[in-house]
Amino acid sequence: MILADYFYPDPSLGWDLAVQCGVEHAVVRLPETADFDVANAAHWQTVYDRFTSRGITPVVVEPMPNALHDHIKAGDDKRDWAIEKAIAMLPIMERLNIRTICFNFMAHVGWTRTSKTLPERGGAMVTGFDLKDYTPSDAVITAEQLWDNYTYFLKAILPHAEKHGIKLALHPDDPPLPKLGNVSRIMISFENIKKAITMIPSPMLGVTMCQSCYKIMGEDVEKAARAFGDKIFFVHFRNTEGCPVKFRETFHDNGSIDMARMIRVYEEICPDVPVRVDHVPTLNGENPLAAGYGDLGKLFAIGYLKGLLQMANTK
Ligand SMILES: [Mn+2]
Repeated sequence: MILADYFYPDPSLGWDLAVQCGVEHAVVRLPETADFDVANAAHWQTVYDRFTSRGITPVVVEPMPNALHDHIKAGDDKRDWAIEKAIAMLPIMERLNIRTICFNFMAHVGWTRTSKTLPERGGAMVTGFDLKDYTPSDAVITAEQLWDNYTYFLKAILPHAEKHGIKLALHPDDPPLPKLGNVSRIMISFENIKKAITMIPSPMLGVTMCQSCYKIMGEDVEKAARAFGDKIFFVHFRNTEGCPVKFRETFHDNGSIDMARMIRVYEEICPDVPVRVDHVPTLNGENPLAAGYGDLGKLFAIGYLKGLLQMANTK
Protein backbone atom coordinates (compact mmCIF):
# COMPACT_ATOMS: atom_id res chain seq x y z
CA MET A 1 0.00 0.00 0.00
CA ILE A 2 1.02 3.61 -0.38
CA LEU A 3 1.60 5.12 3.07
CA ALA A 4 0.17 8.65 3.03
CA ASP A 5 -0.90 11.24 5.55
CA TYR A 6 -3.47 14.03 5.57
CA PHE A 7 -1.89 17.44 4.99
CA TYR A 8 -3.37 20.90 5.28
CA PRO A 9 -2.02 23.05 2.44
CA ASP A 10 0.26 25.23 4.58
CA PRO A 11 3.49 23.72 5.97
CA SER A 12 3.30 23.06 9.72
CA LEU A 13 4.91 21.03 12.46
CA GLY A 14 2.66 18.17 11.32
CA TRP A 15 4.36 18.23 7.91
CA ASP A 16 7.79 17.95 9.56
CA LEU A 17 6.71 15.09 11.82
CA ALA A 18 5.13 13.13 8.96
CA VAL A 19 8.28 13.48 6.87
CA GLN A 20 10.39 12.44 9.84
CA CYS A 21 8.18 9.35 10.24
CA GLY A 22 8.96 8.44 6.63
CA VAL A 23 5.71 9.53 4.98
CA GLU A 24 6.38 10.32 1.32
CA HIS A 25 2.84 10.69 -0.05
CA ALA A 26 0.19 13.29 0.68
CA VAL A 27 -3.57 13.35 0.91
CA VAL A 28 -4.04 17.05 0.27
CA ARG A 29 -6.69 19.34 1.64
CA LEU A 30 -6.84 22.13 -0.94
CA PRO A 31 -6.77 25.76 0.23
CA GLU A 32 -10.25 27.11 0.94
CA THR A 33 -9.27 30.77 0.72
CA ALA A 34 -10.55 33.30 -1.82
CA ASP A 35 -7.15 33.45 -3.55
CA PHE A 36 -7.21 29.76 -4.52
CA ASP A 37 -9.28 28.86 -7.59
CA VAL A 38 -9.66 25.10 -8.05
CA ALA A 39 -9.93 25.66 -11.81
CA ASN A 40 -6.57 27.49 -11.99
CA ALA A 41 -3.62 25.22 -12.80
CA ALA A 42 -1.05 27.76 -11.58
CA HIS A 43 -2.71 27.87 -8.17
CA TRP A 44 -2.48 24.08 -7.95
CA GLN A 45 1.14 24.13 -9.06
CA THR A 46 2.09 26.47 -6.21
CA VAL A 47 0.57 24.09 -3.65
CA TYR A 48 1.99 21.03 -5.40
CA ASP A 49 5.51 22.46 -5.42
CA ARG A 50 5.34 23.08 -1.67
CA PHE A 51 4.96 19.34 -1.20
CA THR A 52 7.46 18.09 -3.74
CA SER A 53 10.12 20.51 -2.44
CA ARG A 54 9.81 18.60 0.87
CA GLY A 55 10.02 15.20 -0.79
CA ILE A 56 6.28 14.55 -0.54
CA THR A 57 4.21 13.44 -3.54
CA PRO A 58 0.49 14.37 -3.52
CA VAL A 59 -1.65 11.36 -4.47
CA VAL A 60 -5.18 12.12 -3.19
CA VAL A 61 -7.34 15.23 -2.87
CA GLU A 62 -9.59 15.11 0.20
CA PRO A 63 -12.21 16.33 0.54
CA MET A 64 -13.79 17.52 -2.65
CA PRO A 65 -13.61 21.25 -1.76
CA ASN A 66 -16.60 22.02 0.45
CA ALA A 67 -17.31 25.28 -1.38
CA LEU A 68 -18.26 23.10 -4.36
CA HIS A 69 -19.40 19.95 -2.70
CA ASP A 70 -21.97 21.54 -0.40
CA HIS A 71 -23.95 22.87 -3.38
CA ILE A 72 -23.65 19.57 -5.24
CA LYS A 73 -24.97 17.57 -2.28
CA ALA A 74 -27.76 20.02 -1.42
CA GLY A 75 -28.71 20.37 -5.08
CA ASP A 76 -29.17 24.11 -4.70
CA ASP A 77 -29.04 26.84 -7.35
CA LYS A 78 -25.23 26.88 -7.38
CA ARG A 79 -25.01 23.18 -8.12
CA ASP A 80 -24.26 23.47 -11.84
CA TRP A 81 -21.58 26.11 -11.21
CA ALA A 82 -20.02 23.81 -8.59
CA ILE A 83 -20.05 20.77 -10.87
CA GLU A 84 -18.37 22.77 -13.66
CA LYS A 85 -15.64 23.78 -11.20
CA ALA A 86 -15.24 20.18 -10.04
CA ILE A 87 -14.91 19.04 -13.65
CA ALA A 88 -12.26 21.72 -14.24
CA MET A 89 -10.14 20.16 -11.48
CA LEU A 90 -9.78 16.89 -13.34
CA PRO A 91 -7.38 17.79 -16.19
CA ILE A 92 -5.20 19.65 -13.67
CA MET A 93 -5.07 16.59 -11.43
CA GLU A 94 -4.25 14.43 -14.45
CA ARG A 95 -1.27 16.65 -15.33
CA LEU A 96 -0.03 16.52 -11.73
CA ASN A 97 -0.69 12.76 -11.57
CA ILE A 98 -2.98 13.13 -8.52
CA ARG A 99 -5.32 10.30 -9.41
CA THR A 100 -7.91 10.13 -6.62
CA ILE A 101 -10.54 12.41 -5.07
CA CYS A 102 -12.14 11.38 -1.76
CA PHE A 103 -15.73 12.68 -1.70
CA ASN A 104 -18.77 12.08 0.45
CA PHE A 105 -22.48 12.67 0.11
CA MET A 106 -23.39 14.05 3.53
CA ALA A 107 -25.56 17.10 2.75
CA HIS A 108 -25.79 20.05 5.19
CA VAL A 109 -24.16 18.16 8.08
CA GLY A 110 -20.67 16.66 7.62
CA TRP A 111 -18.84 14.29 9.96
CA THR A 112 -20.33 15.00 13.34
CA ARG A 113 -19.41 14.39 16.96
CA THR A 114 -21.09 15.31 20.24
CA SER A 115 -17.85 15.20 22.28
CA LYS A 116 -14.16 15.77 21.61
CA THR A 117 -12.99 14.90 25.13
CA LEU A 118 -14.05 11.34 25.91
CA PRO A 119 -11.43 9.51 27.99
CA GLU A 120 -9.20 6.96 26.26
CA ARG A 121 -6.18 5.04 27.55
CA GLY A 122 -4.02 6.85 30.08
CA GLY A 123 -6.07 10.05 29.97
CA ALA A 124 -5.85 10.60 26.22
CA MET A 125 -9.03 12.07 24.71
CA VAL A 126 -11.09 10.96 21.74
CA THR A 127 -14.14 12.15 19.87
CA GLY A 128 -17.45 10.38 20.09
CA PHE A 129 -21.09 10.60 19.13
CA ASP A 130 -24.19 10.04 21.22
CA LEU A 131 -27.50 10.66 19.47
CA LYS A 132 -29.17 11.76 22.69
CA ASP A 133 -26.70 14.67 22.92
CA TYR A 134 -27.06 15.72 19.28
CA THR A 135 -28.71 19.07 18.50
CA PRO A 136 -30.27 19.01 15.02
CA SER A 137 -29.85 21.88 12.57
CA ASP A 138 -32.77 23.48 10.72
CA ALA A 139 -31.72 21.92 7.41
CA VAL A 140 -34.04 19.53 5.60
CA ILE A 141 -33.35 17.00 2.85
CA THR A 142 -34.94 13.65 2.03
CA ALA A 143 -33.23 10.42 1.04
CA GLU A 144 -34.95 10.63 -2.35
CA GLN A 145 -33.52 14.12 -2.96
CA LEU A 146 -30.07 12.88 -1.96
CA TRP A 147 -30.18 9.97 -4.39
CA ASP A 148 -31.39 12.35 -7.12
CA ASN A 149 -28.59 14.83 -6.39
CA TYR A 150 -26.02 12.05 -6.24
CA THR A 151 -27.17 10.62 -9.59
CA TYR A 152 -27.17 14.09 -11.17
CA PHE A 153 -23.58 14.62 -10.00
CA LEU A 154 -22.36 11.24 -11.26
CA LYS A 155 -23.94 11.68 -14.69
CA ALA A 156 -22.22 15.04 -15.03
CA ILE A 157 -18.76 14.20 -13.73
CA LEU A 158 -18.09 10.54 -14.58
CA PRO A 159 -17.47 11.03 -18.33
CA HIS A 160 -14.81 13.62 -17.42
CA ALA A 161 -13.32 11.46 -14.67
CA GLU A 162 -13.02 8.64 -17.20
CA LYS A 163 -11.47 10.92 -19.82
CA HIS A 164 -8.79 12.13 -17.40
CA GLY A 165 -8.32 8.93 -15.38
CA ILE A 166 -9.33 10.39 -12.02
CA LYS A 167 -10.86 8.04 -9.47
CA LEU A 168 -13.82 9.17 -7.35
CA ALA A 169 -13.65 7.44 -3.96
CA LEU A 170 -16.94 7.66 -2.05
CA HIS A 171 -16.60 8.01 1.73
CA PRO A 172 -19.40 6.58 3.93
CA ASP A 173 -21.55 8.85 6.10
CA ASP A 174 -20.24 9.46 9.60
CA PRO A 175 -22.19 8.81 11.74
CA PRO A 176 -23.98 6.27 9.52
CA LEU A 177 -27.50 7.18 10.64
CA PRO A 178 -30.52 7.45 8.28
CA LYS A 179 -31.42 10.83 9.74
CA LEU A 180 -29.87 13.62 11.80
CA GLY A 181 -32.86 15.81 12.62
CA ASN A 182 -34.54 16.36 9.26
CA VAL A 183 -31.36 15.77 7.28
CA SER A 184 -31.48 12.33 5.69
CA ARG A 185 -28.37 10.31 5.00
CA ILE A 186 -27.97 7.59 2.38
CA MET A 187 -24.38 6.26 2.49
CA ILE A 188 -25.14 4.42 5.71
CA SER A 189 -24.83 0.72 4.86
CA PHE A 190 -22.74 -1.60 2.72
CA GLU A 191 -25.77 -2.27 0.51
CA ASN A 192 -26.48 1.43 -0.12
CA ILE A 193 -22.85 2.18 -0.91
CA LYS A 194 -22.59 -0.81 -3.20
CA LYS A 195 -25.65 0.52 -5.03
CA ALA A 196 -24.08 3.99 -5.15
CA ILE A 197 -20.89 2.78 -6.85
CA THR A 198 -22.58 0.41 -9.31
CA MET A 199 -25.75 2.32 -10.34
CA ILE A 200 -23.71 3.94 -13.12
CA PRO A 201 -20.92 1.48 -13.92
CA SER A 202 -17.53 3.17 -14.25
CA PRO A 203 -13.94 2.12 -13.61
CA MET A 204 -13.44 5.57 -12.04
CA LEU A 205 -16.15 5.15 -9.36
CA GLY A 206 -15.30 3.32 -6.12
CA VAL A 207 -14.93 3.79 -2.39
CA THR A 208 -12.83 5.27 0.35
CA MET A 209 -12.73 2.32 2.75
CA CYS A 210 -13.15 4.25 6.01
CA GLN A 211 -13.19 0.95 7.83
CA SER A 212 -14.59 2.15 11.16
CA CYS A 213 -17.70 3.57 9.52
CA TYR A 214 -18.47 0.06 8.25
CA LYS A 215 -17.74 -1.41 11.66
CA ILE A 216 -20.08 1.10 13.32
CA MET A 217 -22.76 0.25 10.73
CA GLY A 218 -22.60 -3.30 12.05
CA GLU A 219 -20.94 -4.71 8.93
CA ASP A 220 -18.21 -7.35 8.96
CA VAL A 221 -15.31 -5.12 7.92
CA GLU A 222 -13.26 -7.83 6.22
CA LYS A 223 -16.30 -9.13 4.35
CA ALA A 224 -17.18 -5.61 3.18
CA ALA A 225 -13.61 -4.96 2.05
CA ARG A 226 -13.44 -8.23 0.12
CA ALA A 227 -16.82 -7.51 -1.50
CA PHE A 228 -15.57 -4.09 -2.67
CA GLY A 229 -12.26 -5.62 -3.81
CA ASP A 230 -10.66 -3.50 -6.52
CA LYS A 231 -13.34 -0.84 -5.99
CA ILE A 232 -11.35 0.25 -2.94
CA PHE A 233 -9.43 3.29 -4.17
CA PHE A 234 -8.26 4.65 -0.81
CA VAL A 235 -8.20 3.41 2.81
CA HIS A 236 -8.87 5.36 6.01
CA PHE A 237 -7.16 3.35 8.74
CA ARG A 238 -9.16 3.94 11.89
CA ASN A 239 -10.49 2.13 14.96
CA THR A 240 -13.61 2.65 17.11
CA GLU A 241 -16.06 1.13 19.57
CA GLY A 242 -19.85 1.32 19.41
CA CYS A 243 -22.89 1.45 17.16
CA PRO A 244 -24.49 4.18 14.97
CA VAL A 245 -26.34 5.93 17.82
CA LYS A 246 -23.40 5.83 20.23
CA PHE A 247 -19.75 5.33 19.40
CA ARG A 248 -16.27 6.58 20.20
CA GLU A 249 -12.89 6.65 18.55
CA THR A 250 -10.01 4.71 20.12
CA PHE A 251 -6.28 4.43 19.82
CA HIS A 252 -5.59 2.49 16.65
CA ASP A 253 -4.51 -0.56 18.67
CA ASN A 254 -7.36 -0.34 21.19
CA GLY A 255 -10.66 -0.67 19.32
CA SER A 256 -12.95 -3.36 17.95
CA ILE A 257 -11.27 -3.94 14.56
CA ASP A 258 -8.48 -6.49 14.03
CA MET A 259 -6.11 -3.95 12.50
CA ALA A 260 -3.32 -6.39 11.62
CA ARG A 261 -5.82 -8.61 9.85
CA MET A 262 -7.23 -5.70 7.84
CA ILE A 263 -3.81 -4.56 6.64
CA ARG A 264 -3.14 -8.09 5.43
CA VAL A 265 -6.51 -8.07 3.63
CA TYR A 266 -5.80 -4.72 1.93
CA GLU A 267 -2.34 -5.84 0.88
CA GLU A 268 -4.03 -8.84 -0.72
CA ILE A 269 -6.97 -7.14 -2.47
CA CYS A 270 -5.88 -3.54 -3.12
CA PRO A 271 -2.09 -3.39 -2.63
CA ASP A 272 -1.55 -0.29 -4.76
CA VAL A 273 -3.92 2.16 -3.06
CA PRO A 274 -3.05 4.97 -0.62
CA VAL A 275 -3.74 4.45 3.08
CA ARG A 276 -3.75 7.07 5.81
CA VAL A 277 -4.46 7.03 9.52
CA ASP A 278 -7.73 8.69 10.50
CA HIS A 279 -9.10 10.24 13.71
CA VAL A 280 -6.25 9.93 16.19
CA PRO A 281 -6.61 10.57 19.94
CA THR A 282 -5.61 13.89 21.52
CA LEU A 283 -2.58 13.30 23.77
CA ASN A 284 -1.44 15.23 26.85
CA GLY A 285 -0.48 18.81 26.09
CA GLU A 286 -2.50 18.97 22.87
CA ASN A 287 -5.59 21.06 22.19
CA PRO A 288 -8.68 18.83 21.86
CA LEU A 289 -10.11 21.31 19.34
CA ALA A 290 -7.82 19.71 16.77
CA ALA A 291 -9.91 16.62 17.46
CA GLY A 292 -8.82 13.63 15.44
CA TYR A 293 -5.86 15.37 13.82
CA GLY A 294 -3.39 16.13 16.63
CA ASP A 295 0.30 15.72 15.87
CA LEU A 296 1.20 13.42 18.78
CA GLY A 297 -1.66 11.00 18.19
CA LYS A 298 -0.62 10.83 14.56
CA LEU A 299 2.97 9.97 15.48
CA PHE A 300 1.79 6.89 17.32
CA ALA A 301 -0.75 5.93 14.66
CA ILE A 302 1.64 6.32 11.73
CA GLY A 303 4.29 4.26 13.52
CA TYR A 304 1.74 1.57 14.27
CA LEU A 305 0.54 1.54 10.65
CA LYS A 306 4.12 1.36 9.36
CA GLY A 307 4.77 -1.63 11.59
CA LEU A 308 1.68 -3.45 10.34
CA LEU A 309 2.54 -2.69 6.71
CA GLN A 310 6.04 -4.07 7.26
CA MET A 311 4.60 -7.18 8.90
CA ALA A 312 2.13 -7.74 6.06
CA ASN A 313 4.91 -7.45 3.49
CA THR A 314 7.30 -9.76 5.31
CA LYS A 315 6.97 -13.37 4.21
MN1 LIG B 1 -12.78 8.57 7.17
